[in-house]
Amino acid sequence: TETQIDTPGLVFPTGFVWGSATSAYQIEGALTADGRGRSIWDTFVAQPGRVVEGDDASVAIDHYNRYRDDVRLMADLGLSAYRFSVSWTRIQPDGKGEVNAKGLDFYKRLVDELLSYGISPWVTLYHWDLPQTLEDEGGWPSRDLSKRFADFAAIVHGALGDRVANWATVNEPWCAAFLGYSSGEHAPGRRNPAESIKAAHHLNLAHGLAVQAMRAQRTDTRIGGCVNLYAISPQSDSEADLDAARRIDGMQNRFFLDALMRGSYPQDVLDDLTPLIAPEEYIKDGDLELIAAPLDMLLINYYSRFTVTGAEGGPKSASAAPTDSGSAWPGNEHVGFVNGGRPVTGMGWEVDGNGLLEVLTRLRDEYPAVPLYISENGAAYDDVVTDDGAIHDVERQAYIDTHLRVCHQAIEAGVPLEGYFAWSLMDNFEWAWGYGKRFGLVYVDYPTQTRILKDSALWYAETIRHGGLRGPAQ
Ligand code: PNW
Repeated sequence: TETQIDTPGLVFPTGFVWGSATSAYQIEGALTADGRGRSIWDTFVAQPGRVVEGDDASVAIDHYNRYRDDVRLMADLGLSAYRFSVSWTRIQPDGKGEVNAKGLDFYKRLVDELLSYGISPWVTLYHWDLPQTLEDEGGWPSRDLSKRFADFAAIVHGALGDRVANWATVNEPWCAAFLGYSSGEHAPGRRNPAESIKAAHHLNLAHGLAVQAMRAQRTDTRIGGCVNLYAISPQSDSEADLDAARRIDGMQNRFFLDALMRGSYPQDVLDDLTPLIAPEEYIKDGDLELIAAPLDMLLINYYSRFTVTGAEGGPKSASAAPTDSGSAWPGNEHVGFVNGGRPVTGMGWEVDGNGLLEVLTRLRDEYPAVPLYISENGAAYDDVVTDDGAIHDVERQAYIDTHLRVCHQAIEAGVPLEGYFAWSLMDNFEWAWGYGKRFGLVYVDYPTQTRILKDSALWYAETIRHGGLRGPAQ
């Protein structure tokens, strides 16, 4: 037999966090169990034309009932951490007041189960499932909501802070604000660019107020914000294309990073937005100090790069849904998103590991130093179960391999990157795309709820066992 030469691998630092992530609405199902209240996603999915095939999340992957089996699966994979979100309407069915003990109990049981296997729970407090009652009172464009969120954060942190060390406030405020209130691709499906800017600010404020409330309870937990960052390229070095890149970078990255990490909004972005809404209409004295409360870490979701043009004619959005929608780029509706010539995933998102390196080195060079985590990274592909019952998802494995190699390179270049969470642990309800897009390391056969480890899961488990990557790049 041939001798295999084991290429010296890329070993990650001891203590590097090997994780995987999910979110409540995408996996739990059991939407009326134990007193859960209605969220904006329940309302949204019930409206015709919002979700592909009219899929809904009433069962999803039944994690609410199957969490013990799912945690055992995580243990089999050797995960050191599991990032999940807490459903606000399980805890406070109307978004305020009395705590629903049964709802909170579910997360206590989940946390205890994780801890019994030595898996660190990483809690995200808001992954888009806003209580419908609070949307009816104005939703994120309403300033009061930030305070309601801080109350909710304190309830969960107060109850689980003794057992959960790592906390994220708001998952991807960009998506919650602009897909929810400008393009309307996500719940609540409103299309009002000016209101979406208020929403973005109030999501930042909600983050800041939550940090303040949680810190007042205890100081031994670690708290981070969670942003989705993109690498951005102009299509050419024409003035129009450079301006388009500045604008999209401003809305996607700097509007959130500068607020959280520097306590200011980028002036060029505020200027671009002024025709829609004047800054004084939504930014009040003291807001930015609150928003920039010191963080223990920053969580970064990275998927792709945008190539943009300011010239007329390009498609108008990097779309989150195939459904009819407005622009997710308030004040920048003229910007076109063009094909950058890279291979794409099943979402049509371009695969670009170098973009992650750009994002990480920028954080190293331009922002205050805090420990960084990739809290989501992964890819949807059309998975096929072969006759032997396996899923040979070579493209997903290659995608993760590529991005992990970049993580290693970034660490060597002095980026304080301390962990990686693959999105997602299991196939699940992919928002406006329904069940048609599979991001999981684990395949879910929806009719039977059977879980099958894809090849990428077996390979990720091997990577974790090894503390890094073996063999050549894929
Ligand atoms: C993120 N976009 O969503 C979310 O945090 C996850 O819940 C989701 O399943 C995952 O990425 C994959 O989509 C995004 O259009 C949705 O730019 C849309 C966009 C970005 C992130």
